[in-house]
Amino acid sequence: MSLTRSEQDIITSIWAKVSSQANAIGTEALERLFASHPQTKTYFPHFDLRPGSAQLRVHGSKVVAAVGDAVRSLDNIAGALARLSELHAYVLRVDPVNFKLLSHCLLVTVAARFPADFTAEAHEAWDKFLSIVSSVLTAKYR
Ligand code: HNI
Repeated sequence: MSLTRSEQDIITSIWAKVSSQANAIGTEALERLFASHPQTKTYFPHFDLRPGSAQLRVHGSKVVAAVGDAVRSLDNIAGALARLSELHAYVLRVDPVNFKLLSHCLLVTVAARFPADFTAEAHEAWDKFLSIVSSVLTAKYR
């Protein structure tokens, strides 16, 4: 699966806006993840997961920074995320189903913050992009 030229253009143009609120977006996506899918909290027993906690904000900014690395390497997302792919598979052992949940929460967060930009085409491009990111991060499991 790869992104078409127009999907790539949509991702990079919305990313320019997302990156200006990167930390807030990462934090909100995690808040939505833990609120709507509390089973995902089991991976973070060592974290204070209350909304807005310092650990949540730091982690949210790391997640969005990694998504930004993928945006800057749309032609080689697997290369950009290679280290994280190993980490999630071999060290963290996150069940792949959880990537769909986080991707959806990221998608909803972007949609809620940039409603005018979130056309059906933008929705499709972001959904496809996040599913590529997720498949890269879960590839090493197989
Ligand atoms: Ni994930 C650590 C990025 C999905 C559980 N994760 C990270 C780090 C980044 C990151 C970056 C920090 C690495 C480091 O410290 O070197 N994670 C991403 C991205 C996605 C993702 C881009 C998908 C879009 N991670 C998930 C999912 C779960 C998850 C779905 C589980 C529900 N991640 C973790 C855990 C850690 C982690 C647990 C370690 C946290 C810590 O600091 O102890």
